[in-house]
Parts: sequence; C-alpha cells; structure tokens
Amino acid sequence: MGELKVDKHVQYILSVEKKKDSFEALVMEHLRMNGAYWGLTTLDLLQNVASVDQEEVISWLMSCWDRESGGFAGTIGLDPHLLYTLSAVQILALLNRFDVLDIEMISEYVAGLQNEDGSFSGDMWGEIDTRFSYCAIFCLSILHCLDKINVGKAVNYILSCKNLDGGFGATPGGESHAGQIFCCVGALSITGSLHHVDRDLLGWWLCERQCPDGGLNGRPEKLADVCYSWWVLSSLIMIDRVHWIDKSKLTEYILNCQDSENGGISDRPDNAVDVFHTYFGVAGLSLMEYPGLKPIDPAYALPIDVVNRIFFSKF
Ligand code: GRG
Ligand code: ZN
Repeated sequence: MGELKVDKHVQYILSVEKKKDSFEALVMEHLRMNGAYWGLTTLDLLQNVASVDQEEVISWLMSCWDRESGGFAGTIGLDPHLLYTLSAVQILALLNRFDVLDIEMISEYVAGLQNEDGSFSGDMWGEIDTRFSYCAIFCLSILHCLDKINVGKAVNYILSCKNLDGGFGATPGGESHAGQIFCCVGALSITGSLHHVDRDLLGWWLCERQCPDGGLNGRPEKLADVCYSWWVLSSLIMIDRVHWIDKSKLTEYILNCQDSENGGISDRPDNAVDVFHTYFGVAGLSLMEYPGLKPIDPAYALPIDVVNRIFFSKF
C-alpha cells in the first residue's frame, strides 16, 4: 500500500493559495472563506499550519465581516451567510484568535436566524436546511453562547428530519444523504442529544455506504467519493459504530486518490485534485488514526487539541 505524501500535499495547498487568478480560484471565489478553512485545517492536520502568514489570513478574514448584520461573507463585498460565518469561526478557533471577534454581534446574527419551528435559515433570504442548524449550533457552542437560542426546538426540528431508514435529510421528508447525516448527528452530539438516535439502524445505513472498491458513497446506488470518508466516518464515530467498516480498504482507497507527483487528493482515483477533497481525504485518514496526522474531532471538524483548548481552558 502507498503512503501519504505529506510534503507534496503541503506544497499543493500553499500553491493553490498563491494562484488566486487560476480558473479554480475564479469559480471558487464566492466561497473563499470555506476554501481557507479547508486549506488551513489540512495544513494543521499535516502539522504544517506555521507555513502560512497568519496576519494576512486574519486581515483578509476580517474584511469579509459585515459589521451591519454581524455575519461573514464568502469573500470581500458579498452578502453574509451562516456557511461562511461557520468557516470564519473555525479558522479563528484554529488560529487561536477569537480576540478579533465581536462575539456579541456574531452570536446575535446567528441566533437571529432561528425560526419559530426551531429550524435555521442560512441568511436573510430564508432558505432552510439542516446544514444551517449545524452551522448555528456549532458557532454558538464554540463561542459559549448556546443560551441565545431555543436548543430544545432546534433539536426537535432536526429530529423531524429523521427518516425511517435511520438517516436524516435537509428538511422534513427529505431523502437521507450522508452530508445531511453528518450535520444532524454533529448538531445532536454538540447539544448532548445523541440518545435520540437509533445507533444500530443508522450505523447499518452508514456502513452500507462502503463500496467494493473500499471507498464510501453518500447514498445507495451512487459512486464512491473521497469526501464521504469524512461525512460517513465522522458520523459512525459519533454513534460509536466505526468498527462496522473496513478501515484498511478505505485507507487504501484514499491513498489511491492522491496525485503523488504534484500533491492534492481527488474525489476518485485518476480524477483532478482539489482543496475540498484534499481536506476530506486527510481528515478521513486522521479519523482512522493514520500515523503522523493530528487527530480531528468528528463533531467540530477541527483538530482535537484546538477543541480542547477552547473548552478546557479559560478564554
Ligand atoms: C465543518 C465539514 C464541515 C461542514 C460544514 C456545509 C456543511 C457544514 C455540511 C454540508 C453537508 C453536505 C450536504 C455535504 C454533501 C456534499 C456533497 C458531496 C454533495 C453532493 O451530493 P450529490 O447527490 O452527489 O450531488 P452524489 O455523491 O450523491 O453523487
Ligand atoms: Zn466529493
């Protein structure tokens, strides 16, 4: 079996950050905040976050903050959204820089997006999705402000998106999908509500995602894709059923998706690499305790030392 090309992946992530005028940068421009989180977290898991200029990251990140609403945009000048607010908070947690945040304003922005039924809208335009429940619960938890929302209603809304197959969808009645399951199980884990989950039923659905090639898919009948190494595996760990999949076959699948010459990881073998799948490949390997990687927290999607620093030391 091959090995993880740590140095190549570090070089790949650093080079993507520099090539801001590339085609990939152009189409990804509106979600640069997400890209910055994927890149920085990958570098930290690879024990190389010191190779970026942190002051440059912080000053760009703060220029994406909308001081009127209190939320963050995907890049300078665009509208704020919960998805980018989550990534901004994750980056500042990773860099240990909550000091630059107006925690009161950000937590009011997030709490203000909760609806009467407990669900969350992603922004002022109102789209509702369990992804946004995760984003909101994550931000308020890590900023120690969960008391600003109705947690009971938030949990009940997530439970109303649970299906008979044990999985979760984006809204009530929505099809089970591994990405939504991560969001729902993550939010239930953060709020101490995992007792509402039938672990055997959901664990069965999740471990059935492993394909003959060792990779995981996101729904029945779909192709395997490296990003589900994160969405599925993190969920299995949170419900304590990770031993139901074959870890060595999945490790081999992820390693086979590396570009061993130029660095980066793709969605499936021989496809073009991108930062998103590089992050999920490395994060998946970290969940499987691959040697030399920092361990990652399955609910917070941040290195465990970062989560411990936030919850077990005063800030
Ligand atoms: C902190 C890791 C982290 C995430 C933040 C935004 C978010 C919270 C979670 C997104 C969850 C989600 C819905 C992920 C799915 C992404 C994805 C690969 C969608 C593609 O779905 P299909 O149906 O593709 O187009 P398949 O693989 O089914 O063919
Ligand atoms: Zn993918």
